[in-house]
Amino acid sequence: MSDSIFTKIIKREIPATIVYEDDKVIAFNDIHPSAPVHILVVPKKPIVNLLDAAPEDAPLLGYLLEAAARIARDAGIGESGFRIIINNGKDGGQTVDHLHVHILGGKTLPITF
Ligand code: DGP
Repeated sequence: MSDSIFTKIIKREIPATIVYEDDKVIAFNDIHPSAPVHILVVPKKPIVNLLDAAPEDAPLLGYLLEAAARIARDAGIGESGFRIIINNGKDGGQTVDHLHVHILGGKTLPITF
C-alpha cells in the first residue's frame, strides 16, 4: 500500500508546520484551516480510520485524545474550549485515509451538521 499524505509528512517527504511530535503521534497545522486554530493529530501507525483500528490499538486511540488535549492547551485554546472531530469514511467526510483527529478552536464554533 502506498504511503498516505500524512505518512509522507511523518517521513518529512512533504512539508508541514509541525507543532508536536513524539514516538506515537505527530501534530501539524491543517493546510486548509476551518478555524483560527486547526491542528491535525495523527498516529504514526498507518491506521486508516476508526473502523480499521484493532482492539490492541485501544491504548493508542486513548493516547491520541490525551495528546490532542495537551496540544490544544499548548495552542492556547484550553481555557476557551475547542472541538475534536474524527471523520470516518466517505459520508463522514474523510478525505485522507490515515486516522486523524481535528482540533478546532480559537473562535466560537458554529454547530453545523
Ligand atoms: P478529513 O476530511 O477528516 O480527511 O481531513 C483531512 C484534512 O487534511 C483536511 O482538513 C485538509 C488536510 N490536509 C490534506 N492534505 C494536507 C497536507 O498535505 N498538509 C496538511 N498540513 N494538511 C492536509
